[in-house]
Amino acid sequence: MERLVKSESFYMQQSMRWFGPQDPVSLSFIRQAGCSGIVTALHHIPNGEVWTTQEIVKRQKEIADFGMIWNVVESVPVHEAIKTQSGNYIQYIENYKQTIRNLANCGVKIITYNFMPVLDWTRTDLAYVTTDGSKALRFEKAAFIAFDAFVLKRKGAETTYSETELDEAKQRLDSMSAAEVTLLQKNIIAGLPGSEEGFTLDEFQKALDTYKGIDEERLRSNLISFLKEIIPVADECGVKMAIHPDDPPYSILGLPRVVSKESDLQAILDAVPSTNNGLCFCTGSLGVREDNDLPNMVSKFADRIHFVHLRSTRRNEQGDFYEDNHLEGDVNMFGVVRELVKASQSRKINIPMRPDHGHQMLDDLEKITNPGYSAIGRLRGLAELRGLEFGIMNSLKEI
Ligand code: DNO
Repeated sequence: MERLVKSESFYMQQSMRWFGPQDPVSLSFIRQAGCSGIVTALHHIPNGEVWTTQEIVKRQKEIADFGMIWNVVESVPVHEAIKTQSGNYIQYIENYKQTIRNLANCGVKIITYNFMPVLDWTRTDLAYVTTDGSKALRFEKAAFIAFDAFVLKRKGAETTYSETELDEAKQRLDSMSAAEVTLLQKNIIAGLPGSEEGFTLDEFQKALDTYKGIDEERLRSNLISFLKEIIPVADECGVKMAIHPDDPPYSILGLPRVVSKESDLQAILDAVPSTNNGLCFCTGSLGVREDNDLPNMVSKFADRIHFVHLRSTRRNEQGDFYEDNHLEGDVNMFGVVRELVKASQSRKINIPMRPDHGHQMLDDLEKITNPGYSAIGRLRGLAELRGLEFGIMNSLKEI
């Protein structure tokens, strides 16, 4: 019986996110963690502008110097004007197409993006102390509503929530010190790593106002018309587009969200049937919903999954969740990885994966780290996931 041990023999291509030269985690460290792929973006280029070949090649070279490749772009951000179909959105779509062509010419052929209005991923607490003393990211519903209804005082917030929810949120707010309220606001609107945008309270309300009159149906149709423009370009250049799900996977702040559940993903894939119109399967985001059966979704969408984020969340009855260890929490990681191995086997490809987020732990507790993206927590996540895949691969061979 041949034993699979070499890292090239894994089905999933082990990768980590790197935020560029400013990232406190170096490329050398990522290499030492066992990765061959780097997931990155040209964060210094403002949203909406074309990524030039020169800048792309420069980044590729930085990565190649450490013996790895830039396998996935995360993300080429979709300008807000495209999501709302306003202002210069036609020009921004043209720019997006050019960025796809430029990346393809350089050989970078998987692109992640999202279509979440205004905010990318959202948490209320970036240093939630877990029972073992490591720190995790958390979304606490009452704190979020407290921000929305009583700090931001969003018009219409009263109708978004029930009276009980508002009462609980008010109590939660009253329990916080002024510094805690400021921190909560910062956590929600100042921009988490990779979000590309941060806001003051005023700017934030203005950004929300641009979605007036845009409901789910309209947002979905704006997404589909964007896809109808860009996927033919992706087809020409052999680029796989991978949409990231909403995080958390439901409407927040009265904004529509259309990439949260199985039927949303199905609608997106059906609307533009090319395989290049695909998914970034993020188990942490999708796993917050109990009605998302993740292993089943992997098997159903197997041909259209171009990139994978592996992470587990644990929810409670109040609707809060925190990021648990990668093999714990509510996500059936064994089932997900088993389906991914089967999908890679049948497609005869290596699907890039990254351990998504990780706890701030050990020496990293003393360091300034990007929330969710410290070195040691992700190293632990990757090591566990690699072991899980290794076990599944060998047992599938033997059975
Ligand atoms: C958070 C990330 C997201 C993701 C974007 C993709 O950690 O998973 O910021 O990169 O939503 O466009």
